[in-house]
Amino acid sequence: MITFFNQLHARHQGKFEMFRGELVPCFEVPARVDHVLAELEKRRLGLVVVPEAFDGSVLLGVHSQRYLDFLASAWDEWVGLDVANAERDALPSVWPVRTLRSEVLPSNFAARMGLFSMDAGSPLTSGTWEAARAGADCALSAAVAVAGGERAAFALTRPPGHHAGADFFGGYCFLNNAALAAQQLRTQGFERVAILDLDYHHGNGTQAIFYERADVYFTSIHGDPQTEYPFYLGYADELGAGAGRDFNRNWPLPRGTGFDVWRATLQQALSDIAKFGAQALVVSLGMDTFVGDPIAGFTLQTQDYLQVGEDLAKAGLPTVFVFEGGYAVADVVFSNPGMSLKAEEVENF
Ligand code: OKP
Ligand code: ZN
Repeated sequence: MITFFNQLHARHQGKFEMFRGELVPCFEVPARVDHVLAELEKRRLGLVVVPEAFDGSVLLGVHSQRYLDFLASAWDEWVGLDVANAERDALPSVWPVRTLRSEVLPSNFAARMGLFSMDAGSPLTSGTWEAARAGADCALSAAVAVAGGERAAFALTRPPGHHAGADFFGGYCFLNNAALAAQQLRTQGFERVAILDLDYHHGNGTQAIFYERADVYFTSIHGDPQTEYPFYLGYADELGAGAGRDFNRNWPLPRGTGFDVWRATLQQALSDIAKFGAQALVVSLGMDTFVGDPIAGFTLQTQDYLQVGEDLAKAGLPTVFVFEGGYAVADVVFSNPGMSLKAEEVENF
C-alpha cells in the first residue's frame, strides 16, 4: 500500500476548542499522524510519498469559490483586525441559523467566519489553509495512484475532512478530502464510486456533497446523532434526494456499541456497496471507533481491526483510504486496519 504524507500538516495546530463552556486543549493534534507515520516506517508497510501539489481549481469539484476564497484569506484578515490576533486562534461566534440569510456575504470578518462554519470547536490558525491544502493533495494523489492501477492508497492527512461541506468548515475539518478523492476517481473514469465512512462521527459534509448524486454512493456507520456529534445529520431516514435518492445510507449505532454489532453493520454496508456496483471505494478511515478514544463511544479493540482489514480487502475494490478522526494519540496506530494487516495481506491489498 502506498501512503501519501506531507509534513505541512503540522502547520495546522489549534490551541483551544470550545467544550462545555470552556476552552480546552485541542484533541486534533499533529502528533496523531506522526505516530502513524513512525509506525508505517518501522513496519515497512510500503512507500511513503510526498504528494504532488494540485492546482487550486480541483477543489472546485467539491467546494464553492466563495468558501475557498474565505479560507485562503481568513488568517490574514484575522490578523488584520488586530496584530495581537497573531497569537490567537480564530473561532466563530455567530451563525446564520434559520430565517437569517446565508446568500449575502457580509464584509464583517466574524460574520463571514460564522457563515462558513458549523461549530466553535474548529480553530482556524496561521497554517490551517496550507495544511488543509497539503491534506487535499494527499487525498487527490491517492486517488490518482488508484486510478493508475494501485490496489490501495492511503492519504495520511490531518486536519480531517468529512465534516466539511461544500461551503463550510467544522468538526476539525476544512477541506473534504474523501469527497475530493471520490470526485477525482469519477474524473478519471470510474463511473460508480462508493464512500464508506467508518469514523465514529457521521460524515455530514461528505453526505451533503453527494446527496443528490447517483454516481457517488455514501454510507456511514457512526454514533447515533441523537446523542453524538454532528447531531443534525446522520439519521437512518436520510436516503438521498432527487437523482441521488437511494444512493445514501446511514447506520447510526448507540454509544457503547461493540465489535460484533459494528462488524455485522459493516457487512451490510459492504453488501450494499456491492449491489450499487461500485468500481472504486473511498474509505473515510476514522480510528475513533477504538475503545480508548477520548471523544467517542464505540469499543473496538486492536485485534478487531485485523478483521476490518480483511472484510474491506474482500470487497475487492480499488481503494483510497483517507485518514479522519482518532484521538487516542499514541494508540491510534494500533487501530488502523491497513497497519494491522500481516505483511502478505498488505501486499495483496
Ligand atoms: C471529528 B472527526 C469534543 C467535542 C466534539 C467535535 C468532534 C469532531 C470529530 N470536545 N467536537 O469526525 O473525528
Ligand atoms: Zn470522528
